[in-house]
Formats: sequence, C-alpha cells, structure tokens
Amino acid sequence: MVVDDKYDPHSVEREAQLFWENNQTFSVNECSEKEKFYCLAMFPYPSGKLHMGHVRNYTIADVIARYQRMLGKNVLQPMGWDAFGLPAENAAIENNTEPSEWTKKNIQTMKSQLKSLGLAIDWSREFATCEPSYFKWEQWFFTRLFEKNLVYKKASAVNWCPSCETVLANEQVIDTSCWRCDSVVEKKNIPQWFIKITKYADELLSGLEDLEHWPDQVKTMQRNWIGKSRGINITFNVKDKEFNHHQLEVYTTRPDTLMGVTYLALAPEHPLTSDLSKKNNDIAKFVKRCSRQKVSEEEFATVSKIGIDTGLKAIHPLTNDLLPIWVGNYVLIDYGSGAVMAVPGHDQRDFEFAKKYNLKIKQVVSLDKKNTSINEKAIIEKGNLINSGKYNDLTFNEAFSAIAEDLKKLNQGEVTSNYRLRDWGVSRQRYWGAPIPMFNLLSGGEIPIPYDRLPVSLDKQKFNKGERNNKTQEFNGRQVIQETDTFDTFMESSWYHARFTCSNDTSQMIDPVKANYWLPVDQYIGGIEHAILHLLYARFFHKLMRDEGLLNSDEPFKKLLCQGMVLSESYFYEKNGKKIWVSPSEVEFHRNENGKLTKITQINSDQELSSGGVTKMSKSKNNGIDPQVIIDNYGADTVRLFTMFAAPPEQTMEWSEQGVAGAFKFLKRLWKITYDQAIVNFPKEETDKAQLNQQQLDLRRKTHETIAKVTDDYSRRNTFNTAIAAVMELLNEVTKIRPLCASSSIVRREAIINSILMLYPVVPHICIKLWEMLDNEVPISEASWPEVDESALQKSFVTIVIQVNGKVRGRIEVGIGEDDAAVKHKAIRQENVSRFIENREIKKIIFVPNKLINIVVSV
Ligand code: ANZ
Repeated sequence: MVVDDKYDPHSVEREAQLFWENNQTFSVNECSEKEKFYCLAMFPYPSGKLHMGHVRNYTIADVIARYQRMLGKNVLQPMGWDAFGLPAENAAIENNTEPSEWTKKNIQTMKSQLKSLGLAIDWSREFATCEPSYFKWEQWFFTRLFEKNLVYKKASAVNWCPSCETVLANEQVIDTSCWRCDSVVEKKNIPQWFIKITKYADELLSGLEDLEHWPDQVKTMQRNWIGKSRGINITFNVKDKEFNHHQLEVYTTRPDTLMGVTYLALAPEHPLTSDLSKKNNDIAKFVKRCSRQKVSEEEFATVSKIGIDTGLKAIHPLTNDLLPIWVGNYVLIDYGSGAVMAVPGHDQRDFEFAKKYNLKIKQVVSLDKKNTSINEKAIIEKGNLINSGKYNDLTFNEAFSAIAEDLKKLNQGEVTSNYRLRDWGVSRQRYWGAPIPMFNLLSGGEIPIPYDRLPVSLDKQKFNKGERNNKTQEFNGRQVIQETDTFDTFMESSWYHARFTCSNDTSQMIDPVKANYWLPVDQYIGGIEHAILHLLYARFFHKLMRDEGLLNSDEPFKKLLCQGMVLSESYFYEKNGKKIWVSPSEVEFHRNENGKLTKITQINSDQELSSGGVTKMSKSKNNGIDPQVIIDNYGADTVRLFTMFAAPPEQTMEWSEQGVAGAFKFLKRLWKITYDQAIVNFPKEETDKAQLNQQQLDLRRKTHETIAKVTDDYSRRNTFNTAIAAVMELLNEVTKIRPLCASSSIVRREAIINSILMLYPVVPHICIKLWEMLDNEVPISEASWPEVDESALQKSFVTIVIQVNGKVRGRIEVGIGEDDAAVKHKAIRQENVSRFIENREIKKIIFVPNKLINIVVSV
C-alpha cells in the first residue's frame, strides 16, 4: 500500500465514486438473505441546481443508509425526480422552449451534483415522474379508481384571471391579483375531478396511532387536518305552506346549546336558498354577491359576515319556538349539511352575525368563573347549562347525551361524526402534468380512456402554439373530447416510494412481490413543509394500492425524520427606500487591529452593508450558498461533515464559512493521524491485554465507550453531530499516546480503525482511503459496524491507600469491581502492611471501595 501524506479530497473522491459506479456497489435486489432496509429521502423537484436544503436532506439519508448497511442489512436507497410542475412551464414560456427540455437539462445538472456528493444510491432505479413509463401507471390507476367509484367530477372554484383568461394556481395569485397582469382575480366554478379521500378519513386517522416513530408534531398536524368531530345531525321542520317539504338538517358539535338557538343560517348554495331565489329577487341577488366573493374554508372564520333574512321560520324540535331562517355567507355548503343552528351566545361567528343583524342572543351555558357575560363576545367554553328548562345544571357530556336521547325519541336527531377533510381535487388547468385519462362525452358524462390507449401523452405542438382545447373525436361511436386538465403533482409523489421497488417494470404499476419485500419504507426523510399534504396523500395512495392488491402494508413510512431548515446570515443595503440583498459570498469584513469588526462591504466596492440577520436560505434574501462551490473548494466529505456536525438533523442549521473550514481541518488532521499510524513498523496483531499499561488500557476503554455512544447516537437518537464530536474526542486521546512500542501501536490502531468505521457513513470517501492505508483486507464498504468489547469498558485499576490504625502504610493497585474479600486479602498481604499487623489481632477492616482500607489492630 502506497501511503500519501497529503489529503487531496478531489482525487480521493473521484476515485471512490468511480469505484462505486464501476462496481455497482449500491445496487440491490430482493434475493438476499439479509434483513432489508429501505431508506428514502423525499425526491427533489428538478429546479435547476442543488441547494443546501437538498444537501442536508440527502446527506442525512445517506448517513442512515450507510450505517444500516454496516449493520449487515440489504439497504435500498433510490433517487428520482418529481418532475412535473409549474416552474418548468413558466421557464419554458420565458425561454421559448418546451418544459421537458428545461426539465431534462436540470435533471442532468442535479444528477451530477448528487453524484459528486457521493451518495450510496441505487441509480438503476432512477426515474422522473414526467416520463410516460411512470405516469402511464398513474393514469391506469385513476381509471381503476373510476371503476371502483372512488373518483367523481364536480364543479369547483378556481382562481380566474379575467384579462389573461386563464386559471391561476394559488401561488400565482399575489394579494388577490394576477401575478402577470395585476388584475383582480375572480373565483370561477368549473368541473373538476376529485378522489374520495374522505372515504378513508377514519383509517387515515386511526392509522396515525401505529406510527410510533413519527414526530408527534406531524401526527398532530395530520389529525387536525382530518379534523374529526363528534356531534348530532338535528332536523328542524320549516313552518311554511309552500316550503314545509323542506326539512332543515344541521350538524352541531354542541347539542348542549340547543336551547340557546335563536336563528338558523343556510349556505348561499343550500337547496332551500336556491328554491327561495327563484321567488325572491333580493335573495337571488344576495346569492350572486356571495358567489363572486366565494370564501374559502381558511378565510371563513375571519371574513366579514353578511346575510339576508328569508322570512321563513323553523320550528325548534324541543320547544316548538319559531326561529327565523337566514342565509349567511359564513355557512359552508360542503361541511355538515350546509346549514347551522345558530347559537350567538356560544359561537363567535353566530355572535358577530347576530350583533350585526340585531338577532336574539341567549346564554345557556355558564362557567364557574364570575362575570361571564355575553355582551362582548360569545362564551365558547363548555360549562353547565342554564336557561335550558329540564336540562339545567347538566354538564356538557350529560347534556349531550340527554338531548341526543330526546331528539332520537322524536326522530329529529342522530349522533354522528364529521370530518374537516375534503375530497382531493386533482384537476389542474396546466400543460406540464400527467394528463387526466378521461373522455368527456358531448352528450354529458365521462368515460375513462381504455388501458390500451395509455399513456395519454402531452402534445408538445399544442403547447408551442399556446392552445388549450382538444378537438372533438369519435370513440366507440360516441362524440368525445379528451380531458385537457392534468393531475395535481401531488399525485406523482404519492406513489413513487412504491414504484422505486420495481421502477423498470413495463408490465404493471407495482410488482407485489418486490413491493412487499421492500415496503414499508423503513426511514423516510424530508422537510416539515410536507407534514400535511404530501404525507397524507402518500398514506392515502398506499391504502388505495393495498386495496387494489398491489401491496400488502397499511402504511408507507415506518419512521419519519423531518429535517430542520438551513439558515444563513443575510446582508443588504438600501437604495431608493428598497432593500437590495447581497449574497454572503460577496461580502467582505473589515476589522481593526484588535480584530473588532468595523464594517461590512460588498467585495470590490465601497458599498457598505447592514446585516439582515440569520434567516432561512432563500432567493428573496439572496442568502443561499451554492453547495457546488463548496464541494469544488473543499470536497464533498467536508460539506457532508459540516452539514452533519453543525446541528442535529431535526433542528435548524446555520451555515458558517468558519464551520466549513473547521470541518476541512479536521479531515486533514484525521488523515495525518492515520498516516502517522500507517508508517509505524510494529506488528498489527492482537496484543495480550494483560500486558497493557494504564494509559493503553485507558485508550482502549475510550475507544469502546465511544463505539457504544456513537452506536446509540446513530441508531436511536439520530444525533450525528454528537457522534462526530465523540469520535473527535477519541482521536484527541489517540494523539496523546505515541506509537513507540507494539502495545501502544496496537491500541492506537484499534482506536483509529474504529474511528474510521464510525465516520464512514458521514465522510465515506476519505474513509475508504484511510482504511486502505491501514492495510485492511476487506474493503470498508463491506466492513461491519464495530462492536463494543465489554471487557475494555471496565475502568481497569485504581490505587487504594492502606492504613493501619489510621496511619498510611502502603498502596495497592486493584481492579475496579474486584470483589471485596480479594481486595482485603491483597491489602493484608502487602509487604509493608504485613509488617505492621504481624502478631496482632485484626479487630476490624474499614473498606471505602476504590479509595481506602483501614485495618484496625490491637496495640
Ligand atoms: C351550534 C353551535 C353552538 C356550534 C356552539 C358551535 C358552538 P367542527 O367542530 O369544526 O366540526 N357548522 C356546522 N356546519 C357548518 C357549515 N356548513 N358551515 C359553517 N359552520 C358549520 O364544527 C362544528 C360546528 O361548526 C357546528 O357546531 C356548527 O356550529 C358549525 F356554541 O352548532 B355548531
């Protein structure tokens, strides 16, 4: 083995990466005796080039994958591209090309960047979701869902720019205006496709219970999003000759407030409202006004409430009181039954509405606290009932049951649950997405495009000409128009985890044998921004695939790790009252003789800069650091080491140039320590442990303590930063012993070899070289994770002071944990001590373990 005394990251990395590529080191299949481990990081959108968030995400995943491999598992770590989406479309329009060109180019760049990071990826499984061989199966699956009655089409609101005459995505609406032309965006109802995720609401909720290794925060967010509530559907009869065939159903979670209902409110789209509109012009006008300012669910709690009295009255089911029926913009048509029993005393929305329109407000719940008044706002907390006749004094739970029972007897109420979760609208009025495989019949209705015609591909020419509509054609003797909408890109990311198990299968969507071998994903890693939608949709799709017989697990991701954001310092100057952000790479620091910072300027200019604080790396603050520049300067191992060392994966991590330089310095030092060991000429064989001196034993103990700690950090705590710190500490100890004899050399070697093994998941390239330097026979990529030698852990010896009648007479070395009797025996026999106790009677022996023995003898 030729040993190099200089660390040259670039040649080391080139060589390692070439080796992995030529040997297909990380390609795996199902034919293995080993336990499987599927490690998946959320695949990237090919936006152009890697950013630090990617680097962090993929390094964390890689460290976990390599660690698991060292534990002897059959590890799958795939990579692909979430390739459909709006940016490609915009870039294409801007550059006068086609989205696929832009996307392909970006994938090329980013793939070579990922490769330069040295990730242990099975590249043979790579795919991009914009490839017809991928989305063909998504289209097929959608038609299967259609056949199973799990998808439907209904009119739903989109953002519409009247001057561009186009649908806008939410992110293209800036402060209620079109991003391109600034005109005010309107809501427009158009027919769109929905998947019935609500059918799976209960399972999506209860399944969270089994996700033991998911962050609680994510589970809570999912729970809230699904939003299950328990309540009662109550029926109110309408007192009116013409309209009494309408029975009004309302959903309430607070039946305890039933005696406080003072009016009912209908959604503008409620069937009774529609009936009334036909007769009553004012109501028709009101409905029209509401439809123009359609309130989304997120807005509806805060929007200013407007309403109109229908003049109709409803009959209270328990008191027979007459209650006015209003139409209100704050009532949603697609929640519950699109009507509410209004309790202004105890619901803030009803309270505001009642105040505005002078409707009655009645208090029926009282809290124990004094001064609870409903003059200013509703009392929304639960308490005991008042002003409620026979229900007075009951608690919430008691009142719920009593009222539910009474309503049931009258056949006017039923306990039920509701979900906040809505069906998933998957239509997007976009070009760059997977086309929805449907024919719209001219005569009304839709039929799926048959399997043998899939995939339905994108029409480049149409895109180039800026056309949207499809032409009428004949299909099986019927006039049809092919659907122009494409799928929400969340569709593609909902099943890629399963497709990676059989990426190259052209005959089916998922190969159950392969999927069942690999799934569920053992470790999933990604950003917290995906905590709700992506993870919910992927869980949903997984269950849909299960129910199609494609796989047999209930949940896709066993463990979830959400990595924190990458932050960096930001700098700006002001020009005409506007902040101009300057990249941290273009900043120069000026210091006085004492090293104190005097000013910050832009490189090559006198422009003085202010600090904008440490914030998330973003385009808007121009504080992103290009990882490629750092890789080019220091090598991938430095970038990987810095990223893993700077913070535990779940916390935010602050970029620091100094930190990077520090990481590089450490790797150089690691190289030197290993080199110094490699050139030592002592034998490498096992030494007789009994021959080791204290210092050598201490180093062995440190080595094995470090292995124990680092193993725990990697496997249980996921704190790679403290693992690295522990190895650094161990190496400090190594340098304290010089390899001047065989024993020293051997314990040093053991410490260094184990350090290299423990660092290998983080900085694999350099470790390959160092490993070779120390003449190991198996390549490190096949080496196993080090094991703790329990015997080395014992703190070997302590010195014990021996007194005779309180006077120090000698010292002995004893093993820690050595039994008391043996220690006492040794003490008595110690040469000097034995002289003082000769011919005397030992009265007692006082023993302070690890410290002292006092032998009391007769004088
Ligand atoms: C009477 C009441 C009294 C209510 C009270 C609340 C407090 P969650 O918990 O989110 O499921 N509601 C029902 N359908 C509605 C609709 N279509 N549009 C707007 N609001 C609707 O919400 C259930 C509560 O939301 C229901 O309970 C109902 O108001 C309202 F002191 O009924 B409640």
